[in-house]
Amino acid sequence: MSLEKDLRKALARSEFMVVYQPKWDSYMNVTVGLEALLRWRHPEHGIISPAEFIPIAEETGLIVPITYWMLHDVCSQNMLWHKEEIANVAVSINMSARMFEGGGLYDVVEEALTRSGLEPHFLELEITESIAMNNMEETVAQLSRLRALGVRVSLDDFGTGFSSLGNLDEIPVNTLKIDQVFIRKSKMHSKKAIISNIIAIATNLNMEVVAEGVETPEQIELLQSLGCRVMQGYYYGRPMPVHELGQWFIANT
Ligand code: G
Ligand code: G
Ligand code: MN
Ligand code: NA
Repeated sequence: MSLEKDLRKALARSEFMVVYQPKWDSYMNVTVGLEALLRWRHPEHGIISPAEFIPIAEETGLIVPITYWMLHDVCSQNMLWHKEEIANVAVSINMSARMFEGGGLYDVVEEALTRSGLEPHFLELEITESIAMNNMEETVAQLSRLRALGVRVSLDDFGTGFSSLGNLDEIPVNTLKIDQVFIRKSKMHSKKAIISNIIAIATNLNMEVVAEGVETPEQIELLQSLGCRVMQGYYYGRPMPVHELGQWFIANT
């Protein structure tokens, strides 16, 4: 309960920070993207995991102003990396279902891009299957406008959302992100079969694919043998604060 009270003040008190996890092209051995993840530096409790506070932020609706702040912060930061020739990659931001209620998202995205000067294709929105499926018409309409602007869209945690595959071709998506549960259990024949088929679906629908939660060389070898080249996970890099990324890019581009 007090977390909720503190969460209401956290934006004004600048207690949020963004960390970034690399997406890695395992053939070229270069960073091809970053996922922005939120961290809350609570004045008394220290760093609080998003797993703890995102649900509260979603229930209270605070996720909307927080994500708007994040859109501006991430676009400016990415523009800075571009200008200083530190990195030239797209950064993705996770979208809660709430972001598609009320229809304000497009204008904020456009404003964040205009103010920062970042080209739209260097911003990506990560949505889950359940977001895309419930209220599909409205969500697809908003995503189509954003895509027309040039912004990229990925389907996060793919394979866990019980989406009807029959609709997948109607959602304007650039990339499927294979959920980490499949990678974690990829020694199992059945999980391997699912991964292989997700890759086939992505390929046949002209989508890119990213494997999440990659932690071991064995997983990398398997994913490569199935034709997946872009990977994200602790093996390559943990989510890092901005001050660590400068060094990281020097070593990893
Ligand atoms: O970063 P970490 O793995 O601890 O994140 C835990 C969960 O919180 C993940 O499901 C992640 O998608 C979610 N999360 C992290 N940052 C954000 C954010 O900025 N917005 C939303 N909606 N979810 C986030
Ligand atoms: O739901 P979403 O996919 O956005 O959440 C990403 C979450 O997964 C983040 O909290 C991030 O810290 C976590 N994560 C990223 N790579 C790995 C990994 O290799 N192993 C595990 N266990 N978690 C990871
Ligand atoms: Mn994500
Ligand atoms: Na995910």
